[in-house]
Amino acid sequence: MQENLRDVEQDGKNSKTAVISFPLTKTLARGGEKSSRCRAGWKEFKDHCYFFSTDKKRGKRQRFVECRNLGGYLTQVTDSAENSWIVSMITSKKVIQQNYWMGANDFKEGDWRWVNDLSKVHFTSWQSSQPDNSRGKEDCGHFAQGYNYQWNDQQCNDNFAFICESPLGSNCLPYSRLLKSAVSGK
Ligand SMILES: [Ca+2]
Ligand SMILES: [Ca+2]
Repeated sequence: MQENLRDVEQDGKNSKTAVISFPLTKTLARGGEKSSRCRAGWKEFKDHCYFFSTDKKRGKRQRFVECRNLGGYLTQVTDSAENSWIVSMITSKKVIQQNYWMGANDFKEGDWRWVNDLSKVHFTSWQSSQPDNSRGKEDCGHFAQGYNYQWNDQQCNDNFAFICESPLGSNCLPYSRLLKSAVSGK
């Protein structure tokens, strides 16, 4: 602070307020840049933002719509790095330790797809006995608390929290017509 004041005196006409406040503004802007890459309440990993819900939406349509309303889609886990990061967020208690829905569904039995763009599910982290389509009724994938957050297929209407995802700096893909008909047709 004393150095700044000396600078002001040397610079003559510069106002004290402007010179003294400049370093503060700069610090705030720099700090803000990092956290503003994702919106408040969203976590950043690589070039995506993730929202771990605290509430539990009953019914798959509700969580699809909720993610879309938040500007994202139900999380699409494309590789082991992304999967490990999500699991570490839960196990390190940065978010609530509980079951979380992801965007994997087999509307057509055994044909696992991501609801965001209906692309095939390639990387998987199923628990060794899953997916088992228990009682012929399990068509939605989730991070299973009982399996150390390996994946399990479960009845889609179960009351779990969910994870939304959104790419940094762009909007999510539009809600697909195919998905709409898949959801409403049931
Ligand atoms: Ca199934
Ligand atoms: Ca299952």
